[in-house]
Amino acid sequence: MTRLVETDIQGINTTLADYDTRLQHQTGYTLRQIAAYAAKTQAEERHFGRDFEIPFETPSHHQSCKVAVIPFTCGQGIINGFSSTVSGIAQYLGFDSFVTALPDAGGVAEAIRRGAAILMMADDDHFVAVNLSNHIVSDNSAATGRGYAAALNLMSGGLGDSRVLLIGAGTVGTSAGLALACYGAQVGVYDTRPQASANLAAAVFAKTGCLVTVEQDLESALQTYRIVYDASPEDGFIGQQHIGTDMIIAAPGIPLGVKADCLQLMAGRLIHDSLQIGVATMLFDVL
Ligand code: 2YG
Repeated sequence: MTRLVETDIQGINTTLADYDTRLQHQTGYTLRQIAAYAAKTQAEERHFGRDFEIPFETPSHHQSCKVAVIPFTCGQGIINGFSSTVSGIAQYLGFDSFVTALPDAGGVAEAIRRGAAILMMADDDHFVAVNLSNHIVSDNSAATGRGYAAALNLMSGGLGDSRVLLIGAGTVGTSAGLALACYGAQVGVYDTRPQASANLAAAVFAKTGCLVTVEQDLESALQTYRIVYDASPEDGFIGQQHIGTDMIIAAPGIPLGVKADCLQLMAGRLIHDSLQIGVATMLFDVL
């Protein structure tokens, strides 16, 4: 998972309503509905057919769950705006959230003293949400993978029997592969490391019984799939020559695989953000 920088998160909090409106136009569902659906998919691990079972009545008690976001100074240190952006997303989703005045252990103590039920914190390797009352933990990479798969399933009108090219077999890609298989998609995986692709295919088969095709050549794969899930850490490798008229792409996090000069072309057919879907899914995971 690539480390965010301040410019990746600047302005998220002040544009969440517009972002959500765009997301709703693209997928038919709001950030909250997508996150609740993604969390429920994991919990149920059921095959969702076309009749989406959106828990529209997202757990009402979430308003009572107080969320504390705790800055962590370890490793490469605090990212300006990270904690306040995470807290702003929780607030937007209806949670009572705050950023602790203290970082690290002092922040954990402050969070608990101030009655938080859910703690969110990130060091350089793990970004987690933990629920102190039900002991459920959600990791951002796994939640992001699942949240984007849910959004893609909803945007496509149901992935059952659709071929999906999954690029990147890391932690986000593996979580995505499991969720895509649960939605009935026929997944093809490409990674620069053939062993990583093989490991992902084995993990998906072991957990879901679904067969994943290992794609050896990215260029040819991009010509034959209409639906793409970009879970790779590569920047700008999907260009005009790859983008068909009906292609849809889910691209979690930073960097974005779609070239900047293709964003206009992909307007309305690309799901991408730096934090929102991952954070929202984490919160509904631990409810
Ligand atoms: O508390 C802080 O401000 C820092 N310790 C946060 C460090 C976060 C490092 N991790 C990342 O930047 C990403 N893995 C976060 C998740 C990206 C979402 N796709």
